[in-house]
Amino acid sequence: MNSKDQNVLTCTFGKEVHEGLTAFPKYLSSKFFYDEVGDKLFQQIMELPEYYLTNAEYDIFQLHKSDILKSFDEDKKGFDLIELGAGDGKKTKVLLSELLDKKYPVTYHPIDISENAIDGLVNNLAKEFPDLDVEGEIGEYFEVLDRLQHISNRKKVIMVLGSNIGNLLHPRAIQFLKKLNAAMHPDDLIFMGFDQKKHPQKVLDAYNDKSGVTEAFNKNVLARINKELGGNFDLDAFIHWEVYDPESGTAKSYLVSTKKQTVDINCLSLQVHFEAWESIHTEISQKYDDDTVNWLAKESGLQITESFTDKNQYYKNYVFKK
Ligand code: AVI
Repeated sequence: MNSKDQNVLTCTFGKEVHEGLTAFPKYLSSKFFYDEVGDKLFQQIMELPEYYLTNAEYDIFQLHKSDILKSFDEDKKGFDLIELGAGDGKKTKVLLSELLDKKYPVTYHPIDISENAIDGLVNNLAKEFPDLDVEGEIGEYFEVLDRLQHISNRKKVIMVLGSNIGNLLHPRAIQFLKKLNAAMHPDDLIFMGFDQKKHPQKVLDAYNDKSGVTEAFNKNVLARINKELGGNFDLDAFIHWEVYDPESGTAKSYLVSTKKQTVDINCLSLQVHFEAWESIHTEISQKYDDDTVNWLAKESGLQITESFTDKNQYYKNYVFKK
């Protein structure tokens, strides 16, 4: 990243931090959890015994790989598999290996904003699957989708895993799905993971692990404000708090101030006052059922054609068409 891009990012961060911490009630966006430290913490979260989402989606791939691929391209005419936010590709590799075994003509395009993530994944795939056609793409999702529309006229399957959509409120989720819809040609498909409603304790435990990794992940936004915006948050003066509403299916994360305190954020020339037990809302992780996903699809001009679940029915991957 060049220094101009870095400045723009710091400005956006500063502007949104200012907005969120001067609002009532206070909030900060969960997109700010992710820097080098936050990325590592999220990797650790995915390995936690309590964070069932990763294993559930992995199980779905293991159990249904053959049917998933049939739902993408029954006649093996060939397609571009485009993954938004590719990460380390652990789950996708199950599918890629099946694609090669069954000789599907595919180009895999992992997309990520991080050059490091893409370079790492592409090198790793070249070693593990030398016969796989891989074209890593660095950039914002929609900018890359737009670019891909012009370089390929094959069918596209757009894959978004990890229930990442759950970090968006419904109106923003619809906006996101509508944008994907707009980038699709009539035959193209979306394959997307949605974490499902389940025993509320199971959800709470996933976002409140015993080892405190999720707490550190949540507090990383304060650590970033200290580092990047000259803040003096005392991380020990806040607790990580998780709630889950089984009616709406929304898990919400907060940071709660354990005392009355004032925090200075030098770069924003801002003093933020906290009453004892005042909260900052930092993240939502939405849990779904079929009705809700159907409603989201309808609102976005999409239709569900198939879905796949794990043995515990914790999680579902849906196939959408236009
Ligand atoms: C990336 N996202 C889907 C994760 C989730 O489950 O909401 C982020 C996360 N937050 C706390 N733990 C994991």
